[in-house]
Amino acid sequence: MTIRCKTAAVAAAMTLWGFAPAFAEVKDYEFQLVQNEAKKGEATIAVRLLNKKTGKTVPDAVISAKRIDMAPDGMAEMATKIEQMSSTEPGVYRFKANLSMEGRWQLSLGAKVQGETGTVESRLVIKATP
Ligand SMILES: [Cu+2]
Repeated sequence: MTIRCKTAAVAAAMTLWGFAPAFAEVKDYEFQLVQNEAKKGEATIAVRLLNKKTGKTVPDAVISAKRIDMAPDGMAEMATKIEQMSSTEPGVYRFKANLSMEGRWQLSLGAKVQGETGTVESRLVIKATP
């Protein structure tokens, strides 16, 4: 808690002096697919948000951006609707998407982690199977 307060104080001081705080904390977080494959069609995609420093999952992040498309198979314009679903496990975020075609889909996520500056951004590739 003290470290976090100190960090906030430093950030506030730097902002005051017109410097953009350049902490690398968001780099310590990453999304990982719970499963790398899903059946073609209506799919539930689960990802866990991990703090790489502590090895622990991170609950209560706010997903600020999400997109799924077939960029890995040369079809970046082939995007499909993605909806966030309620979490059933702390630190695991679930999404519903219609993977209408077999092949590789790229899930792009942006998230805000409580107490951290910046946005965690990840791109994950999930394979839609027959
Ligand atoms: Cu496609």
